[in-house]
Amino acid sequence: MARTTLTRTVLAAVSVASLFALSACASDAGGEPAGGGEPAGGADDGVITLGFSQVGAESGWRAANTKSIQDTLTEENGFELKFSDAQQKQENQIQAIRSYITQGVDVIAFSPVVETGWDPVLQEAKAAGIPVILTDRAVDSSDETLYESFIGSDFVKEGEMAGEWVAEQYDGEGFKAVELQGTTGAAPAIDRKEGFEAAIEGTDLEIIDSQTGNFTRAEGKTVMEGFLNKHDDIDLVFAHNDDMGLGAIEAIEAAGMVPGEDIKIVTIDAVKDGMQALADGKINYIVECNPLLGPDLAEIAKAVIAGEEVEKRIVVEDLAFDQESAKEALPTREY
Ligand code: GYE
Repeated sequence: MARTTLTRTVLAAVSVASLFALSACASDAGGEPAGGGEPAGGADDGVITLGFSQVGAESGWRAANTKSIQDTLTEENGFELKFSDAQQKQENQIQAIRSYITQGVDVIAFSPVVETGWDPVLQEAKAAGIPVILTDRAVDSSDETLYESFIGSDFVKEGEMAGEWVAEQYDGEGFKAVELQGTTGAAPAIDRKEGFEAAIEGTDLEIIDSQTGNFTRAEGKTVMEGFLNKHDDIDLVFAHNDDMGLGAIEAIEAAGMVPGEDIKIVTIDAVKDGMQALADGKINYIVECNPLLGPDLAEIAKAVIAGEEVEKRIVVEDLAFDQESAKEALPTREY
């Protein structure tokens, strides 16, 4: 049975309002920003200088995320934003973070391109007394004192939601699936794969091939072309983001097939282009990943600078859309 209603999945959302009720009490207890080291400038002038190291400009999701951060961390809102684009390279991010430490910014925030390898540079920030806030993607570190808070979606849950829908729709049909993975080593690639696999366990759906398309439309298309050359029995594509799914659509059409019909497509993100393709029937289902993290980042940065205690993990709420609910949602979609 096709699911036509909007699936509202609240991922243990912690609203910023409740968080601030919490932090207001905590502030009297005198929470310390960035444990260890000398406290940084702490925005003596009332302006918070925040250095942000962005992953890159690989996708529609990333563009919306960058816009949200730049639109929120403004002068009027009490911030001086220093922004750098790492072009999907960890070494560029480490360099940017080091430069923010040297400049003595009040707060560093970043979205780590991959999960591992951050401890040394985070220890340098801690030693300099500069608090760090993670947005969007997690780091794999055993030392939780290296950052104040992590704001972002639950990627395992997103993969599960995609897999659950596929299981509901197609179990029993012996479908052969291919997977377009996100950037190797990135939290959303690792977690979405894990969630999807767990959700389809016990069904007769089989993943016959899986490769990274690095979260980009161009690589999604190239990898899908390779899959189509290699296999003549693909029934479904699970793409870790809309952009790779959109690249797969181009490859499927070029091979003379109809995306959404001959080959079903399920993706994650729900950005404008993806939602349009879903409404047009070229994609079958999209799990949302909300990129509008700027407001939460601003609130948390202000709280950290004020010495208030903040939630270590803020889980962002995500929805999911089928073709009908995408048509309803598109006109008022923010990104
Ligand atoms: O899904 C993808 C982007 O980290 C959640 O990165 C983010 C992912 C998003 O490139 O489109």
